[in-house]
Amino acid sequence: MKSKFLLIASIITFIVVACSKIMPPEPDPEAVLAGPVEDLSPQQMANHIKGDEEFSRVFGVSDGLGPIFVAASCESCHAGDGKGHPSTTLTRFGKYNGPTWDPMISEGGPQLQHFSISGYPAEQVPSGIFGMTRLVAPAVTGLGYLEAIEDAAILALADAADANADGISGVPSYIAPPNYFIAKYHHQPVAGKYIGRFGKKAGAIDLTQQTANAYLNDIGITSDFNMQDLYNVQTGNNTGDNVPDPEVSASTVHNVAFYMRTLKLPPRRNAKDAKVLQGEQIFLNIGCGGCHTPTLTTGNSDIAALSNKVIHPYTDLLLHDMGNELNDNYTEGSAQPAEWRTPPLWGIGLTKDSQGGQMFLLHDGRAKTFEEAINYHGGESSGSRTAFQNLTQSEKEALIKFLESL
Ligand code: HEC
Ligand code: HEC
Ligand SMILES: [Ca+2]
Ligand SMILES: [Ca+2]
Ligand SMILES: [Ca+2]
Repeated sequence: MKSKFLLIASIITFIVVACSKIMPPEPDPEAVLAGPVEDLSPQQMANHIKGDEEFSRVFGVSDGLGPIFVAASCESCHAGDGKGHPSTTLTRFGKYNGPTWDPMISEGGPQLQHFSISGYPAEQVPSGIFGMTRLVAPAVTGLGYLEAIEDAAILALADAADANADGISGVPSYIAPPNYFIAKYHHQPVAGKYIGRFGKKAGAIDLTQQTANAYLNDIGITSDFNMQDLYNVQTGNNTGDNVPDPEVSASTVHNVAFYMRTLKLPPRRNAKDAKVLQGEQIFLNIGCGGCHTPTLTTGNSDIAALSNKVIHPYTDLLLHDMGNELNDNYTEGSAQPAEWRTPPLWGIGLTKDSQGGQMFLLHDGRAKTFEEAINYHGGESSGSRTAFQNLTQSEKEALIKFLESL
């Protein structure tokens, strides 16, 4: 992250110009999200740095921004690689055609691009939708480890028929791969589809797909992966931005995906405090770990630093029915409208820092506190919600201290 160097530079300046003033508190390196995983080779580090620069690049009209778009850079939603603010959400909509979900492509769906370059009409939510959701940008650290988990390890956690009768029946999301998709040895396709891992409904199989789609759908930037610009089909405008396609090269997409892949794990804080340890035990006792899986191991990765590592992501990467409480009547892939992929909880304690001093939790940022977030847990998670509500005040505090330490 450039900000780290800026911070160091500004601290040095501060010491030079103001050494007689009171020193600012040391920036806590343990609380910084951005930064590469350890043990990258020099070549890998160079790719990471190139990807970092592209991630913060702000696109202008002459670079191919739009013609319709949501934001002008990756970083404007994924600030500091942490969770984004509700002022930069993605809006998606769709409807049913009989039993079949229709992403309303011919009406500009599934994603709303509500900004446009000058003289060009932006999109509006069309009439006739069944449901709509607003998604807050998730943190992007540690994702390479999630990508390196073997399909078998995810499938081992699935329990579609709830055979163990704990009320929890996670299912994998299955996604048709894009034509450029390259399967890894550990993928286990079913009828030509692969397990989705990224996005709130696990709609993307890997970080290359997620990155290529973000360029097109979020910024209006074509690449070798998606050569056709987005036009406003709602108004029938099909003149583009007059910038030749592709607007970024395949190597740019690969470097940014590599940057996503090699961001370090969110650091833990106060993990050994007595209250935190008590909260960790309560988290497991009341069934939170039934979806927020504490420990997984990665498989072999072509990035040695990610291979065969024991990680603590607090997710099973499976879809769960979260009940009416969290049902926006909107969906993707094989997910049902009330189904969401368990979000990782690593780094969740650092949410305030990247969301401007106030937390906005859950897919649309509706919950301002951990307690509120837990109280929205319905469907398969109602059992653990009830168990949470029955805790004593001091036990609830311990659980929340544990979440804050992640
Ligand atoms: C307008 C805001 C916005 C912009 C711009 C944006 N993102 Fe995102 N990003 C999101 C949201 C919201 C999600 C969740 C999307 C979903 O559920 O499908 C997301 C999801 C992701 C994920 C998956 C994370 C996970 O835990 O599953 C990655 C990786 C990602 N974005 C990378 C990028 C990259 C790379 C760019 C730039 C090319 C980018 N994003 C631009 C808002 C944004
Ligand atoms: C049945 C699976 C399941 C169980 C059990 C479960 N969760 Fe969740 N949790 C989820 C899903 C899925 C989401 C995402 C929902 C959304 O975004 O609308 C979530 C979201 C969260 C969030 C917000 C994350 C974010 O990024 O905004 C927190 C915090 C959380 N859970 C904590 C807990 C705690 C604490 C417990 C135990 C009391 C628990 N969860 C039990 C599946 C589960
Ligand atoms: Ca463009
Ligand atoms: Ca659209
Ligand atoms: Ca173009």
